[in-house]
Amino acid sequence: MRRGAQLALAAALGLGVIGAAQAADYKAEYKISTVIGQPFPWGESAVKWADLVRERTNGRINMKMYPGAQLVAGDQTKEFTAIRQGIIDMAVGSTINWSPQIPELNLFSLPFLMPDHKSIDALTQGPVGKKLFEVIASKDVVPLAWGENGFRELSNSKQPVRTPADMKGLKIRVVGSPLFLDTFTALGANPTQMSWADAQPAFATKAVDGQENPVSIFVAAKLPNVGQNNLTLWGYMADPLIFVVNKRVWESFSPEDQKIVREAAIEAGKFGIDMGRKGISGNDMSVIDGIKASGVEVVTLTPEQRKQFVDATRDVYTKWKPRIGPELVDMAEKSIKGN
Ligand code: X2X
Repeated sequence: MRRGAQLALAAALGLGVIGAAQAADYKAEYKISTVIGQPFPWGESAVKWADLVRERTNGRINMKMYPGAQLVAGDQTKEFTAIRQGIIDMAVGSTINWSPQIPELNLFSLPFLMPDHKSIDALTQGPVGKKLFEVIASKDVVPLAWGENGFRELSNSKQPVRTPADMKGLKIRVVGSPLFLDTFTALGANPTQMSWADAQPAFATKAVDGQENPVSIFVAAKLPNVGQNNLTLWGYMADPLIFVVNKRVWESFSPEDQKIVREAAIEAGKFGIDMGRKGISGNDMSVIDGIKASGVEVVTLTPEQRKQFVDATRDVYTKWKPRIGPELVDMAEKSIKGN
């Protein structure tokens, strides 16, 4: 017994020494970049990731969220480059914001590719997701898990939009991929690119008429308070989020800690996906009902109206397919059909 106890003590001390040596190589803080913070699902999923990792590594890995793309001075389209360079350690980032550096990520922005949430899952959890992770990994960034910003719905301060004709001349704020300029130009609108940081004051001053973002952001950013009183549920595209770590940071972690960080990212991703889909689909439309009750005119398209939007943007789809990679787009169409 006595000898057993001594051995146990020695083992504990030994482990303690190894643990301390590892911790000494770790940074005091790892910065997670996001565009959107709490209480949005995007920010909540990043915080969840940090909390799970802190708990499971007994504080060896301390991650902190920096929302508002503040680590790149608000320019969300520079985020991926900064992760690559090691200016940012980790991120939960939108496929839209990283597509200037990774053209393949424009896949999710192809108008009317994904009809429902099941289709998003068929892409991210199938061969398409695997292929995209390989592309990211080839750029010195380690992809760990998928999350979700969500289906991007159209809002504006002028009038209800039921057909492309209703969009004529509307000045619409879009994010930094040129694909969006093509889509909104095809619909007869007048798109203008700006960061999320610049967009919010632009709504308030009416410098722009409208925007497109997931319902979770429309609500939490209180867009009706800045005149965005018309919302069209057209689900023309959705942007998944990707949980990543800079490669050098990743390689500095012990295999045990890598496993913890990866599993926590997968859990946090699922948590954020569930949160963002709640109240906007299936039997639970409580979030949409709440928006209607607040006085916003919510338009749900008839199949005929939807078809007009699909037809008007078909050339954009065709133009971007070769830029994204025809095989990847074919693979995506197959995954969606097969689910
Ligand atoms: O800027 C946006 O619209 C946002 C917050 O949805 C993204 O970062 C893609």
